[in-house]
Amino acid sequence: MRLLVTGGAGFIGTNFLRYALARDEVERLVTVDLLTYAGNYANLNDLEADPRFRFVRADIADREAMTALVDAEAIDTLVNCAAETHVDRSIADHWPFVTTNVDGTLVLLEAVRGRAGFRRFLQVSTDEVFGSIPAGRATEDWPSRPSSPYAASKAAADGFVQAYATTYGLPAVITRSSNNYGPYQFPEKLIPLFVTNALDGQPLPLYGDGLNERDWIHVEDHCAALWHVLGLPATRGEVFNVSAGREVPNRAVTDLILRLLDRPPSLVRYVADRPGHDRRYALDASRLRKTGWEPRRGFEEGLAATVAWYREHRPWWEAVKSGAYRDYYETMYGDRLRDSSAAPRS
Ligand code: NAD
Ligand code: TDX
Repeated sequence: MRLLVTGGAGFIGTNFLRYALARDEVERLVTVDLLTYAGNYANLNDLEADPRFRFVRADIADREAMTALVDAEAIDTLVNCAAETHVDRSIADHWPFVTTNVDGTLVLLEAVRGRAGFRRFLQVSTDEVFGSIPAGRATEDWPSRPSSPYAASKAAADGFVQAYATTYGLPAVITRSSNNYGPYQFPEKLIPLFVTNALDGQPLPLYGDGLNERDWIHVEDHCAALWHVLGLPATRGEVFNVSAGREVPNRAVTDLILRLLDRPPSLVRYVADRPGHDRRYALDASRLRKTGWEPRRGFEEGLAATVAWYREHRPWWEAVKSGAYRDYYETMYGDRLRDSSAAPRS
């Protein structure tokens, strides 16, 4: 396999590169990453020793660069992890989400369309395209009803992947995973933000009433699912949900983190809600499970291991939380924390 993974310096990409490099089938592994605020080259330092591995700093929306790279490396498999991924940032400014998530995906599709010997384009998508799931679990056939600009950009990209499979016969497949957690996640997302804030005795800003639910999956289980999907015969833009089937309200996640770190509940601050905040995500992953994949990590055990990782990797997240991150944090949370309360908001 001559594999191109985009977004390898981000959270899931970094974990997936490690997963793939442990496989003998991988003859060549190239990762392209623009190193935006979310990309961290330090994650990849230890991979450079592997002669199969190559890092390229580039924009997936750069047509010439992507076409040249796919040609030069004779890529036959592409896993598209690169994206702008934070919902709150997409509410503040949606343009980078259109450029990277929509245009970038189209550029990658064009770069591999019609390539002799090209085997699989795997689009790493998200449960957020379904919007809030009031009850039950969304199967792959549920309609897309994205709530945030981020989710809308991912839904648009999924549509293009399916169009390329249908119109041009590009061998493509889409995974839609639920919320991931684990090592190397940027501390703007709920779990790493709350763990690192709690470690520093800083407030934990819970949105709204704190009862929104997310369907958590450990990133290793997601990586195993991506690898598994690459081996399936699916090539016509089929969708596979990826979930451990474990929804947890944000308040319960927060309580668990505080307990694991032995920090007081008084750190919790209820702040103004995210606009358009999806109440609940819950996926039905039985289509993928029937093909032989299943998640291995339980949430309590996986969260404890994740908390331990952040405790042991303070230099990693202290570096990430400096500089521009401080401005981001003040813009996103400054006023909200000054106007916060110890009790849930109705
Ligand atoms: P992340 O924000 O941690 O990493 C994204 C990476 O993409 C970064 O390294 C960044 O530098 C890179 N990048 C951004 N724009 C780029 C561009 N124009 N060109 C090249 N590289 C660029 O994101 P993540 O959590 O690792 O998510 C990876 C993928 O998985 C995304 O497509 C996301 O939509 C999807 N996903 C994430 C989750 C989750 O819970 N984190 C759940 C489901 C799906
Ligand atoms: O400070 C916070 N306070 C809070 O209450 C943050 C950052 C989040 N939250 C809530 C909002 C959500 O209900 O926690 C929940 C999780 O929020 P995020 O970590 O921002 O993730 P979410 O919006 O659910 O989206 C994530 O899962 C799907 C990823 O960011 C997406 O990239 C992925 O596609």
